[in-house]
Amino acid sequence: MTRELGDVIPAPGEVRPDPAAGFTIETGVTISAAPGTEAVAEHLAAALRPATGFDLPIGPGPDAGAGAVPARTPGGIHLELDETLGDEAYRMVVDPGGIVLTGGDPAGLFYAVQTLRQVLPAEIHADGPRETVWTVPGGLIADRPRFGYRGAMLDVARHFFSVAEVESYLDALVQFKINHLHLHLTDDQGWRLEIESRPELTVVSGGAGTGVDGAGPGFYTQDEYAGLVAYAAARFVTIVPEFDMPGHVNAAQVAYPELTADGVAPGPRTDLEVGYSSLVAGKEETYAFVEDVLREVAALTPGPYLHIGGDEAQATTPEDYRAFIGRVLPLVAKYGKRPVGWHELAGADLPGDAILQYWGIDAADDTTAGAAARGHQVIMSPADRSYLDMRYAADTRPGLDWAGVTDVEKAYGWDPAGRLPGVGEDNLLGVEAPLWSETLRSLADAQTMTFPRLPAIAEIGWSPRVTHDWESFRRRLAAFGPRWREQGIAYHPAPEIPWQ
Ligand code: IFG
Repeated sequence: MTRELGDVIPAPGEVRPDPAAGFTIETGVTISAAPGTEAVAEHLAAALRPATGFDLPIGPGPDAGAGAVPARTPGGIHLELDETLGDEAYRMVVDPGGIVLTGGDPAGLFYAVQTLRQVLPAEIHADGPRETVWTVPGGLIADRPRFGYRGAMLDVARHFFSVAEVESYLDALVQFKINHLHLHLTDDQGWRLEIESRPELTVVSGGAGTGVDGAGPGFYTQDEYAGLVAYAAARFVTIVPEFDMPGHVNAAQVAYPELTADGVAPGPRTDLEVGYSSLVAGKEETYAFVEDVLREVAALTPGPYLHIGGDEAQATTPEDYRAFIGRVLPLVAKYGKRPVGWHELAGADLPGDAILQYWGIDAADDTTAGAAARGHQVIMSPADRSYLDMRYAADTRPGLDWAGVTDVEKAYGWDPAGRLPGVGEDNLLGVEAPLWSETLRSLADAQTMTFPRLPAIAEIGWSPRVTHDWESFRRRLAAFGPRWREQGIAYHPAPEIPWQ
């Protein structure tokens, strides 16, 4: 299988192959890093050194500067910045003289590195030296994202995933230029982030016996969470923390009974039911609690967003829902963050910067369209396309199937700008692929549900619509089987893909 310059996911905007002009990375090759590219140069070296066994020393390099033609590093890999390319954009030029990666910003340069990794032989992902010829196909790629928000979500409440597991999951996501990770930190079955002013949350609802079937215990200390945020940021991923409310709060109520109407703690829940719990809109204890949580989480979150959930509030009357959300949204602003909520949030009065995350399966949603018409931005996560916990097929496990089953072609075959009448390109912040964990029991389960469908959502979020083509995608995807095997990433061998 010859590797071609365009065999990249997400599909690049512009690919000009020059097969006769390839470059082979050999021992003695150096990396030259223009000012501001040093951190990404380290990522590049870390990605190439194990499998090649080459030293790949990093030295200073000339800056592109305005209009200056970068001095080509003979036989080397040169990294530079050129802000005129734009946010997250990049250019990769490969010829016998070497490789030049240019980023519109460090994130764009990081994405150039991900693209370079994908056009090297699959063995580049090995964790030890391989006797492979590291030839990069010649030519030029110029690329930039369609949407600025390209997210994945991991539900760590139903089943907890350790810091190491989340970091491993992140390493796999960024190869597809994902730049947001939404963590669903709280739900009926568990509370997963330590809140110092509310220690019982994790003492009572983060420990042994929590999670679905009691099989998903654990929580992040604030130091661990800060470490995760930093790990993500170093890979240009913004963490979006979610505290789901007013529903999905049984775990909080077990820990703090004053959060219930009668002050009596409910029993802990480890089943799959939703929609039975609610914070009490008429009690001041409710808002003291919410403020404690939001204050501490905002201080731990350099990213701009706090997700307050708002879904499935069947146990909250519409009036109480509006009253509750009306009290909570000003708290998000008080702590300097921008609110995100599931699309039901549109049932309440919203500040202009509130973002709706659409998760429905309907042909239309007037409430979401109405909010979009009022200027609210939307993150598209239709459950029948982007929910990675949906089974691949009727006979595959794990996963749920309330939104139907989702094979790779279904995950790929949609356009976020055409999904809901009244919610067009300009209303969209981007897309996100949520992975709910009720039926997951390991990182391998999470990987299997994520790969190969996440690359479909990543391509929808990144690539120009004109490149969207199922036959091209399934052929390019086939090359990732060997890449995931080299990395020890479990994936579903979907029958509709001609796997290599
Ligand atoms: N809907 C619930 C999730 C989870 C999911 C599983 C949302 C916004 C079904 N809410 O999706 O808590 O149970 O597919």
